[in-house]
Amino acid sequence: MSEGIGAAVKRKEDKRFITGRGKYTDDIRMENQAYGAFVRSPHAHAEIRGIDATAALAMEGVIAVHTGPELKEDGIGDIITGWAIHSKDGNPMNVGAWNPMATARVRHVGEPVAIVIAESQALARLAAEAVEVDYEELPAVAAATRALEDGAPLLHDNVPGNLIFDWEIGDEAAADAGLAGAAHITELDIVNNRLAPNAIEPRSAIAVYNDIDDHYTLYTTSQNPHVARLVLSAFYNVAPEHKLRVIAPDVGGGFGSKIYIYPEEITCLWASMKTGRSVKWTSDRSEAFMTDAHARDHVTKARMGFDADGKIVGLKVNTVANIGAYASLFATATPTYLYGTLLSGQYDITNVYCDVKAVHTNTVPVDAYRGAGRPEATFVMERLMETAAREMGMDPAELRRRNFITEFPHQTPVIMTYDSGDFHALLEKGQAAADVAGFAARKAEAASRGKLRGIGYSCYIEACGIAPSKAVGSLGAGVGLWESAEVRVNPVGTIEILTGSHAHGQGHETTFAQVVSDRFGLPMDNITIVHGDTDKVQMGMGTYGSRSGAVGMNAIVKAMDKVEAKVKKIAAHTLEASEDDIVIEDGEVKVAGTDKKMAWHEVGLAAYTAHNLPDGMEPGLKEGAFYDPTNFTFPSGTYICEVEVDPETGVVEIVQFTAADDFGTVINPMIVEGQVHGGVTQGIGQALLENVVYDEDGQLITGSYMDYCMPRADDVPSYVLEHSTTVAPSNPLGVKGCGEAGAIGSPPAVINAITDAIGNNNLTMPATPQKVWAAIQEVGLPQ
Ligand code: MCN
Repeated sequence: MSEGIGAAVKRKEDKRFITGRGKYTDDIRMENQAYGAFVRSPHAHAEIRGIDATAALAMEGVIAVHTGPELKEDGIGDIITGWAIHSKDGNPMNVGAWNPMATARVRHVGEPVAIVIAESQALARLAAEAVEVDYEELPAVAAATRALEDGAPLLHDNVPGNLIFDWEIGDEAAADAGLAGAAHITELDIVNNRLAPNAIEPRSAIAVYNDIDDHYTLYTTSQNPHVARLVLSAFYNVAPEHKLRVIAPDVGGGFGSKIYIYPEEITCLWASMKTGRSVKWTSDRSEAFMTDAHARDHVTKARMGFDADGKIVGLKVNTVANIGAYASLFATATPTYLYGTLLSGQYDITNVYCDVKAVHTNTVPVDAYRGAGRPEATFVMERLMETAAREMGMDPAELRRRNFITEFPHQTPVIMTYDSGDFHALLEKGQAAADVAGFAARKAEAASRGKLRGIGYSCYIEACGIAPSKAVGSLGAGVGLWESAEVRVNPVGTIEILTGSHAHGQGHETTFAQVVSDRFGLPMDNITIVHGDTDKVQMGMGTYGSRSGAVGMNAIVKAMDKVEAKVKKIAAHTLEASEDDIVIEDGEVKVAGTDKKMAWHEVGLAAYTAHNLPDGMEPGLKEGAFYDPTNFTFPSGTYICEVEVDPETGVVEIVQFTAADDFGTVINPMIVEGQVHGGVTQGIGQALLENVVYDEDGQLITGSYMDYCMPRADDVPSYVLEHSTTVAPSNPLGVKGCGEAGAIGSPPAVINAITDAIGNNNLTMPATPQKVWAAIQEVGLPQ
C-alpha cells in the first residue's frame, strides 16, 4: 500500500519541527529549576594550584560552587572509553584518567574546573567569571605527530610518550612483499582535517533529583539514553539504574557528537543531589566548539602497489590519530576497527597492512562524527586510486573496474566479510547520470570562459548497521550492540512501537511506522513510535553507525512476527479455520480463498476481552524482541564530482555532484535522499571549508563561526542521485544503512576533481581558495 515500504511518505515529525513546536531539552522547565554554568580552563595544559569561589558565592542568587575534588570524594567515577584496544606487541592500551571536572590538572582549553549553580542562566555565567582559579601553566602540544616526538610535553603519567596504543591490522610482511614486486607504486601523504560536529541544537541537560524517592531524572541531548543510563550508573556511580531515568526528548541533530556521556551531564546530576534543585545547563556555541568531541584529525602515509595491468598488489598505511586529552567513548574504536577494516575498499586486494598510533594531545577529545573512521579510510583509498590512475596514464574508472570485487560473500584481508554489492552497476549508473562522456566538451567550454574544469571519482564501501554483538565483543567492545523493540497492539487495534533506537533528525517516526503499516496494512496514523525514555522503553543501544534501519527496524520486524503468530491463532480460532490459511492484508485478517474475515481491530478487541481465546492463550496483544544481526551492512556507491576552478582566485565551484548508492531495500526514498543530501553536504564542508585549528600551544583558533566555515546552500549544487540495489542478506528487511554514506564517499571525489582541474595533486583539505590558488602557482596553469 502507498504508505508501506518504498513509499516516499512525508515525515510525520516535521509538523512539529517546522512549526517550531518540537520539544527540546532547553524548552523544558522544571519546578525549582536552577542553572549551571561551568568554569572552564583557559589553558591547554596547567596545574590547578587553587580555586577561590568567594566572590562568586557572595553574589546574590548564587546557590553553590562545586569543584572536581568534591565529585571524587563522593565516589563519582572517571569517564570511560568503551573499546579496549591492544597494541601490536600485545600490551593493553594506556589511557589517561578523565575526571568529570578537573581535580589537579587541566589538559585542554575548555575543560571544566568548577560548576556554579545560580537562580538564572545569566547570573550563573557571570558568577563563573568571578571564580578565581590559580593555574600554573605547563607546556602543551596540540598536533599528534608532535606529541609523539622525544621531549614532547607529557599529558598523563601512565601514558609514556603520549602513545595510547600502536595497533595494527593485516599482514605487514605480505604487504611489503606485494609492494616489492609492484610495477608501479603510488605514495601519498594525507592529512584528514579536524572537524567540529555543529549540531543545530547545542548540548543541554536538566538534572532533577527527588530526595523523597532518592531518584534522579536526566533530560539530555543524547543519541542513546539507555547507554547513558547504563554508564552513569555502572561506571560513574551517579545512581543505581532503577533510580535513574534518562529522557532524550527531541534532539536537534547529533552526527555522533551526542553519543557520549560528557562531564556536564554527570556533574549536573550530582549537583542536583547536592543542592536539592533541578539543575539545567545548556551549552552556548563557543562552549560547543571547545567541548563537543571533535572528529577525524589523522596524519597518514600510504603506499599502494600495482602490477603492469593495474591490479593492486599491496597496500601499506601508517596513520597517526589524534585522540585529544582524554579517550572518549568510541575514540579508540574509531581509528582502528572503524578505519583499518575498510582499507580494502571496493577492491579485491590480498595484501593490506595498516598501523595506527593513537595519541593524547592537549585538545578536546576526538571521537565519532558522521562516518567515524570510514571517511578517513575512504579518503585514503580513493585518493590513492585516482592518483595512481593519473600516474599510470589510465582512466580512473577503468583502474577501479579492474580491481572491483565481483563475488560475494567476499572476505577481505582486514576482517570484514562483504555480503553483497554490485560495484560495476554503481559505477555505470553514476557515469551515465553524471554524463561522463560529455565531460571533455564541458571542460573545453569552461576553458573558453577562463575556468579550469575537473572531474573526480570516489567509489566507497562502508560497514554500518553497527551491531553484531559477538563480532564487536571479539574486537574489544564493552557492550553488545543489538537492538530491542516492543509492539503493543491496543484493544482498538492501534499500535504503539517502543524502540531502543533514538531519532535526532533521521525520521524514524515515519520510516518505522511505514514498516509496521506495510506488514499489517494499517494506516500510518494508527501507529505511534515511542523512543528516548528509559522509563518507557526497557533497554536499547541507541542510534549511531547507521544502525537504526538495519538493527532497530529489524527488531520491530522480529516482534511483529510474534504478534502476527498470535493474531493468526486468534483469528483461526474465531473463524474456525486453520492457522496456515490466515492472511493479514489491508487491515483485515482473512481466511484465504473465502469471504471469512475479521477487521484488524476486531482481533485486537478479541485479544483483550479474552472471552473466546484458544485454550491456554494469555490475554492481550503485546510482544517484544531483541535483534542481533549476523553481520554489518555494507552500503556502497560511486560518487562523481565536477568542479570549476577560477585560476585568478582559487575559488572552487562544485558544478555537479552525482551520487549512485546501494542502500539495499529502501524504506522511504525521500528520507534516504535527504540523508544523502545531508551527508554529501557535510563531506563537501570537510573538503572545501571546515577545519578546527589549534595553535602550537593548544589554544583553539577556530572557536566561532567567524573562523569555522560551514557549508551553506550556495556552496553546494543540486545533487544528481541514482541508486542500484542489492538486498542486504544479513537482515530480514534487506536494508543497508544510509545515514553516513554521503559524508564517507564525498570528500575524495571533491579533492580528486579539484586536483584534476588544476593539474596539481598536492592539495590538502579543506581546499580553500588560498590553498587552491597556491597549488596553481606551484605548477603553473595546465596547458
Ligand atoms: N532508511 C531507509 N531505507 C534504508 C536505510 C535507512 O528508509 N535502506 C531510513 C531509516 O529508516 C531512517 C533513515 O533512513 O529513517 C536513516 O537510517 P540509518 O541509515 O539506519 O541511520 P540511523 O537512523 O541509525 O541514523 C544514524 C545516522 C548517523 S550514524 C549519523 S552520524 C547521522 C545520520 O544518521 N546523524 C544525523 N543522519 C542524521 N540526520 C539528521 N537529520 N541528524 C543527525 O544527527
